[in-house]
Amino acid sequence: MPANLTPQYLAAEQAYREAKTVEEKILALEEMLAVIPKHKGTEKLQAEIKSRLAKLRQAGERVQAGGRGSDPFHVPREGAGQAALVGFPNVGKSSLLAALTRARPAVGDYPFTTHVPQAGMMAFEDVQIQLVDTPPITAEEMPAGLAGTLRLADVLLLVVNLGSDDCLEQLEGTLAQLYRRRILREETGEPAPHTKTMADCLLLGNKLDAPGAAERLALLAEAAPPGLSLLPVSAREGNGIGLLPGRVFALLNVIRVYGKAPGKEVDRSTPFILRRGSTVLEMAAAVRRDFPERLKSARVWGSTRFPGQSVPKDYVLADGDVVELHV
Ligand SMILES: Nc1nc2c(ncn2[C@@H]2O[C@H](COP(=O)(O)OP(=O)(O)OP(=O)(O)O)[C@@H](O)[C@H]2O)c(=O)[nH]1
Ligand SMILES: [Mg+2]
Repeated sequence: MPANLTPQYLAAEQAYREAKTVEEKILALEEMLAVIPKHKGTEKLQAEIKSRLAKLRQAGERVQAGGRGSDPFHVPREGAGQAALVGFPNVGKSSLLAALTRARPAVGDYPFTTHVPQAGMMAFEDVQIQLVDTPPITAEEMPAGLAGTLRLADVLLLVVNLGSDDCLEQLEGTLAQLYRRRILREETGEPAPHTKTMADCLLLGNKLDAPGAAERLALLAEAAPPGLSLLPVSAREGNGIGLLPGRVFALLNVIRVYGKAPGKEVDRSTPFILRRGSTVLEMAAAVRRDFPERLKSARVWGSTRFPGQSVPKDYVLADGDVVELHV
């Protein structure tokens, strides 16, 4: 048995054992490989992980080629990004999905109403963001498969119930589950691949309309870990609901860029969604695969000093920019 396996490695190995889908297994193995202590004693194990990874990657390609799998916990990403609601029973996760999208999930005045994830599309200005409602967790339990759903989401919306005296325990229990499964990294924790940080999360204090909610909100704001933003909302009365899509969009770390063919009007119908920090060259690749190599010059309206300014290929674009590519 190789010595010196760290807690990080063991946690990744546990994530691997719990992984349900090929995608989750690959993520877990990649992490095992990244954090495994690299010395003579672990060489055999490293080789074994690499070989398992290679097999799974092949299998993953076959699954993709063969159409969608039937795992209900695997929610294929759509739109500009995916945000998953996570929290204790009865906090109003499904009500939030219903308030923000056209989805009509079951809402119950009793815990454990939702059994499998359900998605809907939430509009923010001219983009759609996918919102995923999930079955509840408790301090002790997380449904099998949910860890994978949460790991693959871009943003986590941690929901607690401001109408309940347990709201601080709900936050604590939710965070503990996310930390334990290495879905979310503690502020003091070591950086690890595929682990979210507080900057990928938003804390939603729901049921702001309930009696005593304002007092609990103040306590919650104090108890929330540094770096975790808090947004009070009411799925029932609509308070804060209008602000939510913009807050989620900001967490997605993407920008919207509009294409413009030379001599034509800008196409505002569908923005290109690019990772924040993307360059003109990456925009070109999003338009057409062969554009980066054919690109001669580009002009940008928006973030440049002058409208329609010529920019180099490595010019970093900003949200809302209009780009004219000359190929
Ligand atoms: N007063 C008030 N009640 C709410 C609000 N949002 C949800 N509720 C109620 O809280 C109860 C639970 O709502 P759900 O949306 O089913 O909660 P959930 O988190 O999806 O519950 P599980 O699926 O069991 O995890 C229902 O009776 C809702 O009507 C709110 O903003 N204010
Ligand atoms: Mg529900």
